[in-house]
Amino acid sequence: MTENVTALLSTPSPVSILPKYLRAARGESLETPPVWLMRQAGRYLPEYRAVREQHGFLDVCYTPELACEVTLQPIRRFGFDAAILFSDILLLAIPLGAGLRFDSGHGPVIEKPVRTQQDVANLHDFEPREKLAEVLSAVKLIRAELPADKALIGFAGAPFTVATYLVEGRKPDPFKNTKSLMYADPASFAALMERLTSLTISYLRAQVEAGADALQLFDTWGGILTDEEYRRCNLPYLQRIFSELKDLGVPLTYFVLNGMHLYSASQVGATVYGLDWRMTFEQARARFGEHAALQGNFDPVLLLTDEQTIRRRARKILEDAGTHGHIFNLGHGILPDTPIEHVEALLDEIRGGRA
Ligand code: 1CP
Repeated sequence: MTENVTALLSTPSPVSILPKYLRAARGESLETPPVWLMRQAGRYLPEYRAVREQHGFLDVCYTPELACEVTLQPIRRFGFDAAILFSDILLLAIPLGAGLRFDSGHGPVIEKPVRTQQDVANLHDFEPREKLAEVLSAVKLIRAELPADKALIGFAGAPFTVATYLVEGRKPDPFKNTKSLMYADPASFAALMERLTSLTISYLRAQVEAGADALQLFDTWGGILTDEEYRRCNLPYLQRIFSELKDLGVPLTYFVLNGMHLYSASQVGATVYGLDWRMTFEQARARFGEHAALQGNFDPVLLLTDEQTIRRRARKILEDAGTHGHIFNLGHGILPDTPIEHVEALLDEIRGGRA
């Protein structure tokens, strides 16, 4: 036997060193599920607030060392199984030419909302590797700093959700301008979706090239559509994204908020589906099939209650989800007023006291 073959045989199989997150995303059965929380880097952490006292939100996103630092903060504190790149779904509004700022207390503001055919035509096409180079450098840095048993999740907003912010100009509810454009000028809306889709594909590919181990697409506002509208105005773009990213060989998660009525969401072609707290695991298995892994779905409001309630409800999710293909997460982002001890209690329950 040659030395090389001997070395190969004595190397542990790749499966055993794969981060737990990636194993669950592939549908493996695990004794306890991997866990991470949407918006796990954020205001509920004193160390995050300390960084934000010194730096604006966009400065953190555009400075790789700062983005890396805040991405790693929750991993250091809680040992989550996955880190999510610290960035935002709306950053691409800047190179698109629509402008973006974050007003404290008001969230994101798009400086030049996109509401007409001309507005859509005026958007700039750009290469994410150039115009979002700082974000990609952050990915590289984070992957280098992150322990090998933790996965790094890259992400983008789903084109429909990004479009709602671009069209409304701020927190989209009640979606007057978005729906008006979609109903009255479907060609311009489709042109906007088309451009966002192409950008999203190249941006997500670039994140994997820079070191992301998995990707998640956030469709926070996909649930405002009827199933029929979703099938016509959202699904084709999502299908294009997931099918064009398939060759990367990384888990692709689709998270839609408030999507109980979206029967056709099962056709997007993701490998992992993120559930909000409204959908049970039984309903999700029936909708997405036995092969898709499921992520979720602890109601973030439960983290504001008390330790006993948190533990009881976490156990219920562990029972309902079963042991294969489950990634424990919240049903939406963690709330800024969440007590740290409640996150610790949740993790202790999920890990069965095994740290
Ligand atoms: O310091 C601060 O107060 C800034 C708050 C903040 C943070 C921490 C914003 C502004 N964005 C982020 C980071 C962020 N955003 C991440 C990475 C960090 C992590 O998850 O740990 C991610 C994945 C997002 C994604 C995002 N941004 C979504 C989709 C997910 C969701 O929560 O529904 C959406 C809709 C946004 C827009 C946005 N950016 C920021 C805010 C406050 C919002 C929401 C505005 C609204 O309510 O409409």
